[in-house]
Amino acid sequence: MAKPPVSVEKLIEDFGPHPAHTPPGGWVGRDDPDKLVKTHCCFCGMQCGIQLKVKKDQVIGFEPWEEFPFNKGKLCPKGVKRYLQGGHPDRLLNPMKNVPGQGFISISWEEAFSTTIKAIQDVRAKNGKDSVAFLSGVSLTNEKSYLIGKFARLGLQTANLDYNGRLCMVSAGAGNKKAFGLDRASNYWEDIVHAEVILLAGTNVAECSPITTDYIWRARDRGAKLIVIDPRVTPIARTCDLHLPVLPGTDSALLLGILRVLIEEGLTNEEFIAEYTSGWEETKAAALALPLEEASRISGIKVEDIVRAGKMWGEAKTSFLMHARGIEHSSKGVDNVVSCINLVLATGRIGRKGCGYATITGQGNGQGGREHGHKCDQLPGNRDISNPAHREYICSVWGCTDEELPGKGHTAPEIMEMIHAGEIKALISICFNPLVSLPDSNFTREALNKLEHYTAIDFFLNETAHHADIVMAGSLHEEEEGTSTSAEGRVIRIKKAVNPPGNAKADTDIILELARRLGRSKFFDHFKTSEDIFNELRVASKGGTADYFGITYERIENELGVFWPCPEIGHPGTPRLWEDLKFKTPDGKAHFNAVKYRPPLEEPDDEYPVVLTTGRVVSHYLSGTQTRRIGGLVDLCPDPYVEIHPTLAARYGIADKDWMRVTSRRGEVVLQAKVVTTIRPDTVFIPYHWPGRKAANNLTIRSYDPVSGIPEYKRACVKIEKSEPPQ
Ligand SMILES: Nc1nc2c(c(=O)[nH]1)N[C@H]1C(S)=C(S)[C@@H](COP(=O)(O)OP(=O)(O)OC[C@H]3O[C@@H](n4cnc5c(=O)[nH]c(N)nc54)[C@H](O)[C@@H]3O)O[C@H]1N2
Ligand SMILES: Nc1nc2c(c(=O)[nH]1)N[C@H]1C(S)=C(S)[C@@H](COP(=O)(O)OP(=O)(O)OC[C@H]3O[C@@H](n4cnc5c(=O)[nH]c(N)nc54)[C@H](O)[C@@H]3O)O[C@H]1N2
Ligand code: SF4
Ligand SMILES: [Mo]
Repeated sequence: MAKPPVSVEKLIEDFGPHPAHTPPGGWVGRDDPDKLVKTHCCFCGMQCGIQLKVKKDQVIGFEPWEEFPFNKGKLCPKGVKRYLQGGHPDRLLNPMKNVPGQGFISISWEEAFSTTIKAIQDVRAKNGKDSVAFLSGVSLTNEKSYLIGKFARLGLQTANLDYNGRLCMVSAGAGNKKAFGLDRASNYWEDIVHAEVILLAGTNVAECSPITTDYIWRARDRGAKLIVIDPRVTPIARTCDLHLPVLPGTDSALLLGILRVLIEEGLTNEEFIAEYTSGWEETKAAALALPLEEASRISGIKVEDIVRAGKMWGEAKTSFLMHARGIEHSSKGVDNVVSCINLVLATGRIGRKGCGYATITGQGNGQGGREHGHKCDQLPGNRDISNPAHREYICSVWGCTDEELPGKGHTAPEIMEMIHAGEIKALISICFNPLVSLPDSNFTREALNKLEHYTAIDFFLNETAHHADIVMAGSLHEEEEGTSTSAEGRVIRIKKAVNPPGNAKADTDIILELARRLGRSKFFDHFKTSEDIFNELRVASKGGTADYFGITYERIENELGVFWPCPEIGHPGTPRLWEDLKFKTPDGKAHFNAVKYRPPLEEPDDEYPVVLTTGRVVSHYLSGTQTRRIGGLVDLCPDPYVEIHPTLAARYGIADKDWMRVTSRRGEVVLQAKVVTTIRPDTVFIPYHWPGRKAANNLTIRSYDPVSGIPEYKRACVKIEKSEPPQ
């Protein structure tokens, strides 16, 4: 007879909980929460609604939030496991200092603040204010993004503030501004469902914006056709009507080819073009200048497939085009984005039901975080820091003079170059892990080692923070009130569920205390709550293109989110832009932008004959600091690997799971091969969520888009060989 199962209570009684895993305050039961808190997932730009179960000031689990309209209770594997971060044994509970020979030791907040402030003041006194830089991130709420923008300019008084969206959303932002004068997805996602044809360019939606899949499938159920441009057959591409496995880094040639087909087949909407756009003649000429055979040769896509794509797109009555980092992470990122928009404008399918266009925003608050002023060239409301009228308005809101407001600073990768060159000597970072996420990790490591002072603010000790002098224990998503803005442009409420544990502090309190100690209280002391910050943000954004003035905490909660622009209290918000076909450009028209194909910086040669591209897997998030600590997600994908086609693998005698060395002009990794037929035979793919010797960014190139400054993560040239397992 089988033994009855031993109860968990009995096991704990006999053995006790494992001490290393006991969260501060001990274990509490998983059921019977004290409360359920309706908030949003801390990870990607979908910003799914979720309910956190809270007991004794700890998050102990989650429940779906069925009423939230975007995801209606659906979540991906990361959303399901996100709650496991709070009680994690690695959670930083105290500020720390890095003592040579001893490593990090806990210190008091007094010491953490005074050491940081003294170091900053010393560096500033010797080298000027711009020798101190601030790097920020957009997992942070709108309130924190706004506060940091103001803090860096008026607290630290440096021009050198930038953010991790520079590695993410800036090509899309620049392209959208060129074409529409405004940087947001043009439609809410419901419009996807009503499209007859959907074109996905460089976006692995099923793994990276998982809930978008649901909208696409609903469109498919209604008969929509799907075209996917990706060098890999991603999960969504397995179901598509036309897969275009483009050679990484050559999308602009392919998109020029598709535009040419629209022109030659008479599938352009001449009335729309004449009435509502400018720049068509140059754009048309640019498309006609590249023969289809040439577009095919460059992009590796057969002429007949380019023609099929053009016809499928051109003949539809409604359509939705979406792109993400696959085309944006490029030294031609902005060219690629405007090339996509050119296809939308040429067919005039925008601003009405089922006719839309979107860049799929990546980070949790990648949308709101790119509007409220922690970009090096930007002020709140998506204003331009170099525009005198924009400066004047923000000075009036902030109560400072024009002389007190620094000008345009440097981008995040430029800041790292300047640290390497010894021009920037002190750094504060929050919510950014550049050692893992910037291209050419060896260069980043050298730079970090040159800093005279570095303070990092995080809730885990990420790999970059290993190089810090001071680490400040900040707060998790569920430990502060705020708002964020989803990929759709929907402004939503992030709710505080629990207090920061131990001696950790709310990020906001850390920034405000730094401002106070820099003697700049007058600009910050009126902020008592997150809502106070939001209310100032509303005013600061008023009249800008990203206008939040009509959005309040109360409205967001009552309406389950409000779409910006929302310029007045009584304004309903704007789920779908451009219904009146009046664009935010100076002439009120949507702008075509002529693109001429430019080759990538690195072309395959005898020494480095294989093209490398990089990206993500469903179970890990960004630099992995968070998801590499969640057991269930690690189990799904414990280590990075090299996706390689059987033909290429055979040429090097590599079999599935063999170890292989991948080397570029920057560095190398040794990883296991994953032999798959779903990738181009001239290309390998490595997911980038791991640090150190497993980091894809050991290989990538410090080459940037000239307009947006985004790195070329999606194309480098490498050599490959079979290898022994790493030591
Ligand atoms: N699971 C998970 N989800 C995430 C994230 C995460 O880290 N993990 N991060 C979030 C963030 S910040 C972002 S930015 C988004 C990113 O979301 P995506 O952009 O969808 O993700 P990536 O994997 O970076 O790249 C997308 C696809 O581009 C393809 N690709 C590579 N090179 C090229 C090329 O030259 N041309 C074209 N057309 N395609 C190419 C890759 O094969 C890949 O399938 O995901 C968000 N969601
Ligand atoms: N090779 C290659 N490199 C890439 C990419 C690629 O596709 N290929 N993608 C790029 C893209 S799109 C992106 S977005 C970047 C992302 O790169 P990073 O921004 O460097 O990555 P994150 O993992 O988000 O690092 C953020 C840190 O913020 C912390 N954090 C998160 N939330 C909070 C918070 O609320 N408060 C505080 N104080 N800290 C917080 C986390 O613990 C983590 O340590 O990587 C880029 N790098
Ligand atoms: S990671 Fe993105 S798709 Fe997954 S649950 Fe969170 S917000 Fe939703
Ligand atoms: Mo991103």
